[in-house]
Amino acid sequence: MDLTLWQYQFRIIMLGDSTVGKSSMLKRYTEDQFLECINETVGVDFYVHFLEVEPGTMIKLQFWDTAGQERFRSVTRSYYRNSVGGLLVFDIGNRASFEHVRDWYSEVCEHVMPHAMIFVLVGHKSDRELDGERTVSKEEAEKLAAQLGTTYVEASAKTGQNIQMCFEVLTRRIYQGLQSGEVKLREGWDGIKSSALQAQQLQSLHESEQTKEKKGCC
Ligand SMILES: Nc1nc2c(ncn2[C@@H]2O[C@H](COP(=O)(O)OP(=O)(O)OP(=O)(O)O)[C@@H](O)[C@H]2O)c(=O)[nH]1
Ligand SMILES: [Mg+2]
Repeated sequence: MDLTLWQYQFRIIMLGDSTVGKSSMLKRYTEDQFLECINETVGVDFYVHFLEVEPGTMIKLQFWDTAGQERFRSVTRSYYRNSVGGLLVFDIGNRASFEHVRDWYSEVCEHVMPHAMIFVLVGHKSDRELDGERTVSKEEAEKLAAQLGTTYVEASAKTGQNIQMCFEVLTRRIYQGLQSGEVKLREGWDGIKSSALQAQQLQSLHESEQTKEKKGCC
């Protein structure tokens, strides 16, 4: 593990119904690519990206791209606890996916209790508005975001509009939480890792190994 590359690692989970475009958002963000035909996610996929939140502070973002399909829910659930942030995604042209956002939110909150996850709500496939396919208005999505205490962003992996913004808003929000003490590093929890702490732990492990060796020698 190269601890010199980043100061913090955040684990972020993608949440939302199947076909809302979670994998496409990550493909656009990490590879700047869009595929009209993309395979549905089976279980969970994994992506990495680096973001400099302020000069000299690099964050390693580890993304868990979960399958939206119900049959994978028992697998995807096991990833909630070790995530610090989540993107709640719906498709602005798919009303049911919007109505299910609350279910996703409640399910995750129940699993991570007594701790809290930081969310951003994403109205995805914003390009569909041009084709007259919008079925969820910006106002009602903003209202839901306010009720859930999150920020609302509309984005499109197809055009690339606001994709970076979704991930950056969430990352900055987590970083601020870390600085204010709202989010804390916890032992045995992988939602956030600090490279300084990891280096310290490696150092003390190394020292205790050396002490053991010396004792063995005597
Ligand atoms: N119009 C439009 N279509 C999109 C956009 N993003 C993704 N799609 C299409 O939506 C379909 C589903 O995208 P995925 O990224 O696989 O959706 P998903 O949420 O990962 O689905 P699961 O893996 O089953 O949970 C694909 O056909 C994509 O090409 C977008 O921004 N605009
Ligand atoms: Mg997917």
